[in-house]
Order: sequence, then C-alpha cells, then structure tokens
Amino acid sequence: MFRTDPETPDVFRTPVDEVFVRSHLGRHPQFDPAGWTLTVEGLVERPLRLDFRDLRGLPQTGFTAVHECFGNPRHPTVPTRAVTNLEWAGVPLAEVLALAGPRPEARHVWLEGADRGDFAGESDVSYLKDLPLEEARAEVVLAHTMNGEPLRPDHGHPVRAVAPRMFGTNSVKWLTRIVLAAERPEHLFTTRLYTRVLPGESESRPVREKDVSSKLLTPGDGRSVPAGDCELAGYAWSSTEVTAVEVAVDDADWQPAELDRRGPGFGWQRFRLRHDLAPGPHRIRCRATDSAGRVQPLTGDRNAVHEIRVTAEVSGRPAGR
Ligand SMILES: Nc1nc2c(c(=O)[nH]1)N[C@H]1C(S)=C(S)[C@@H](COP(=O)(O)O)O[C@H]1N2
Ligand SMILES: [Mo]
Repeated sequence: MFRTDPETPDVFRTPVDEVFVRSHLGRHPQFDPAGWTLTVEGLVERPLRLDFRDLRGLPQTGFTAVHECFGNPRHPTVPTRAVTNLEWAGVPLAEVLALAGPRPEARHVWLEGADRGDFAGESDVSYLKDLPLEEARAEVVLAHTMNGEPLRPDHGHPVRAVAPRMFGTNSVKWLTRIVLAAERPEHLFTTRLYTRVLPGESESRPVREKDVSSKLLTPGDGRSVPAGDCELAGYAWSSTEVTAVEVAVDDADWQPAELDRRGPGFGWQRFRLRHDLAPGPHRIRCRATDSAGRVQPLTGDRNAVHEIRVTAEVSGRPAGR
C-alpha cells in the first residue's frame, strides 16, 4: 500500500505522473462523478446532500500548495521526504458550511473518505480525519482538479479535501461525508495514529501543520558533476513562509543561499547557491528556517537536515584515481 517514492523532480510544479500515492486501506473506491454525493451532517441547521453538479455550481478557488506525506505514522520521526508542489482547484469548504449552517456548539469538522479496509490491526475501518472548525473553514478546499486536470482515481477522484498548510494525511481523498461535531472523533487515523510529541513538548498532538523542511534537488543525490563552479539548488517549505536557507559543503560553515519569496499560495520556495566544488567526493546539506523561527534539526526528527553525496570530477574522469 505504501509505494516506493518516485524521485522529486527539480521543477516548481510537480507533474501528476510523479506524485506519490498513499492509500492506507487497499483498493480505492471507483466513482463515476454522476454517482458521487457528499453529505454534510451532525451539528448543522440544514443537513445537505450535494452531487458533483451542485459542487461545480458553487464559487471556485485555486492555489499552489506543497503536498507532503508525513511518513509512516508508526515511525513519526523517520524522514521520508515524499513531497510535491501542486496546483489545486475546487470549492472552499466555507461555501458548503455556509449552506449547511453549523450550530454554535459545533467545534470540529470530521472529513470521511469512501475507502474502507484493514490497517494496523483494525479491520473494516474508514479513512476519517478531523480539524478544528475555524481552521477548516479558513483553509480547506474541496478539490476536484490537480494541476488543471480532473483528479485521477488514485488521488481521490472526483473530490478530495485539501488542507494546504498541513501534512497530506489531512487531505482526505474520495470525500463523501462531512460531520460537524462538538468533539474530536476517537478513530484509528485521528487519535491512535498520526499523533506525535513535538520537541520541547510533553503532550502528544495530532499531525497537522507541516514542519519546516528543505530538499536539495540539484545536483541529484549520488551524481557525478564537473569540478569547479556548480549550482546547488532545491526547494524549502513550511506551514508558514521560509525566511532563510543555508547550505553546507562537507565540514565548512553554513552559507546563506539565495531564496525566493513564497508566492500568494502555499507553494515551496526555490533556494540556490553557487559553489566552487573541489575534485573528489562531497557531502552537501541544506537547512531552512521559517517565519515562526523554527529551524530544521541536524538529526533525529522527520524534518532533519537533508544531505546528498556527489562526486566532482575533472574532465569527465573521477578525481583521485
Ligand atoms: N480517503 C483517504 N484519504 C487519504 C489517504 C487514504 O488512505 N484514504 N491517505 C492520506 C495520506 S497519509 C496522504 S500523504 C495523502 C496522499 O495523497 P495522494 O495519494 O493523492 O498523494 O492522502 C491522504 N488522504
Ligand atoms: Mo501520508
């Protein structure tokens, strides 16, 4: 069910063919858009059932956002670096909530997909996530396109939630049910898995906001490059804007890289540094800081500093041989 990650291509917008697929419950549901409906129930004035045409008739929005898998929820500190940057379009959840009218006691939005199956010792479970009502209302979009094309079956066709500041686990695919509730749901994917204790904290919290992170993409890991002037580049992202990226070659000091500003949405930011690479093998690392002052740790957590190995060669021959 957890496929091997494709290598992240070094482009601003990740092609759909390169996007990882993470589905916990095995076979995904198949929907003909004409047969899909979304119910909105629980603490609402007007319970709803919308079909795909109803959804297309509501105001639409779009944005770019980083789509990042948190990794295996049973190993919350192991980095996977399964990350992409995508353009989404769909209907703000706020539009659907305005139609349903949440009652004043409603505090949480539950989002449920149509897939069911077995995971982590539980059988016939659904994929259910929840978010605080105000956060969900402010940012969640019910997306029907990825990079301008209808969602593919693996990615939640015809409609999925997208929570653009949060880890991919919150972006429920094959969305068919929204429940407004006073409480969080006790469930495999809400309170048992996808929880973690952040460094410096003692209480465990749900996996939501993305961590500050960065990935070196040029030159690719394990590559040979000509010795001399070389561009070291990649992307950095967080739940807020990234304000600095530093690069270190071997044991030399961290050097500030040039960094693009974050665009209007939630996309990742390009960083680059030119460096004179001496012939021979090198270890290159990158480290990002965000506007909340968070810095990537050197080791020990899922967003630990990314490191690649390259060999600088003189006139096409490996150095030192
Ligand atoms: N219904 C449903 N939604 C889901 C999942 C799932 O298994 N079922 N996996 C989640 C996880 S952990 C991630 S990382 C993203 C992956 O989205 P993608 O497969 O479109 O890349 O979907 C999330 N939404
Ligand atoms: Mo994930």
